[in-house]
Amino acid sequence: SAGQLPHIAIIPAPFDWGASRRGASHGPQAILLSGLERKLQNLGLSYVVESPDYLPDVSLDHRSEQHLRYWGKIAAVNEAIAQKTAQAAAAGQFPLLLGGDHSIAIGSVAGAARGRRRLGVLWIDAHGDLNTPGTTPSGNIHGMSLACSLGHGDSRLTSIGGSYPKVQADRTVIVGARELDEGERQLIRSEGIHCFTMHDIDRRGMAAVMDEAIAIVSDGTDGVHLSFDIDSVDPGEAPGTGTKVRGGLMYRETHLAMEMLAESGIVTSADVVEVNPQLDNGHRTARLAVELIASLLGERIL
Ligand code: B3U
Ligand code: MN
Ligand code: MN
Repeated sequence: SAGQLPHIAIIPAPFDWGASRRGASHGPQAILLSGLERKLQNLGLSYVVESPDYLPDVSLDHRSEQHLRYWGKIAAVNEAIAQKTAQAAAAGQFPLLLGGDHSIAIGSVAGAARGRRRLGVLWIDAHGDLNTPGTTPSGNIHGMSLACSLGHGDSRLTSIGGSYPKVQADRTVIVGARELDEGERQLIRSEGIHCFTMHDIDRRGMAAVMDEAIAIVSDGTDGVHLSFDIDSVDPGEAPGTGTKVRGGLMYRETHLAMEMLAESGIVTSADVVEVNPQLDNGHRTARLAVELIASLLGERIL
């Protein structure tokens, strides 16, 4: 009705200094050019595409350390992302962030957590993103974002969007993991983070895994943030991403996960990250991202 805000706020986060290779900064444009708006229109959803102008210019910020690469740019950009996400959520909108590398989830989770102090987080990823400056093999901050949201790591990152842990381990679920570093395994064990690996999906099936994941992230929470790393999908389906790992989610498994989330109605914000059109086969990966977003937002086969 007139005067009502669009339901979905599409927030581009064209940023890639958290990854080892450039290119994910073009992800938002590739996803938009692959027909996201038409999909949302066909679903009858109202939306707004925010301008990327909310992001500060960090081209002259060269603050960086070996185990915390480009932390200056990442801190500045993620403060803005947290602010933008929190604003949309406070206005009653569903913040949908388009990455960008996975470091942008430091901001999106912080923003989502501002109004939801018992936020559940579902992290669908080939990786754990649970490194800290003390455990990282690369120094790349996109491998630290979930640790950061849980309050682990350097205070220059954990303080983004407020100096408190944005989420708790018992409300955090990883799905699709198949490449974890030793420090990440230790953190999963010591903190009791729920982690469904590809092995679990192979054994139990995606439906059973998602049933349990949904139960965990919705138990006693006041909202759920989905952080979807496109590298969770098998590289055969999603070649356009920077750190491909064999043996990933199949096409239908991934859609099923999104469809189950749509049915559950629990997701209150989301990000889709690590789409790198420079590594893509045409727009295959960006188009997949659009399809998955549609499933998440309620597109049905019948
Ligand atoms: N765990 C490794 C590799 C990695 C994490 N996330 C991505 N790659 N995309 C690291 O560098 O932390
Ligand atoms: Mn990731
Ligand atoms: Mn990943």
